[in-house]
Amino acid sequence: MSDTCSTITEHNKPHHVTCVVHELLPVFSQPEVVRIVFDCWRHLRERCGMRLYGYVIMEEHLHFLAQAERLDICLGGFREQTAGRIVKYLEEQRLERFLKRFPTVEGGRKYCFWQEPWETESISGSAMMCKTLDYIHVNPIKRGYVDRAEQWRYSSARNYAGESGVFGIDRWEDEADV
Ligand code: NI
Repeated sequence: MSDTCSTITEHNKPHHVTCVVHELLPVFSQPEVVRIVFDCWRHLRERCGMRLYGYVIMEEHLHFLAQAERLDICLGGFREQTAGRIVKYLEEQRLERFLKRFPTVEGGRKYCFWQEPWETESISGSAMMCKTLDYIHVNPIKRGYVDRAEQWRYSSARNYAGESGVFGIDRWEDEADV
């Protein structure tokens, strides 16, 4: 188990997870790469019962709020699947400008895609959840890309604004047991 996974000690609590691409490489400027992230989240929601309360994807990092009985295992799977599939996509597309910047391990056979360790923070209570959702949704505003959070395509701000988001989430206020 990797370092990040061992930082999840409060099982079954929502966590704010921040994942940053190595050297801040803007790989999520490629829509196909964003689709890989959605695919991996979909898998975790359907197969592992992970709840996804919110997310934002910027060019070189992403934030999400998730909860699962074994979030450590979910995150381990997410880390491996995204890294493997994204690197494979970059190789297929011959996007050398990205690939040559990733350090390699195992004698050059494996790229280090994510910056380590991932930051994880457990969420206690509704006030902290709302504050964290606001914090992640405001990312594209802070960069000056949009005026309103729901204008950013890859953000759950749209779901919370009642618009159909690009990716389905578990809205926080739908949760009765927290
Ligand atoms: Ni951020």
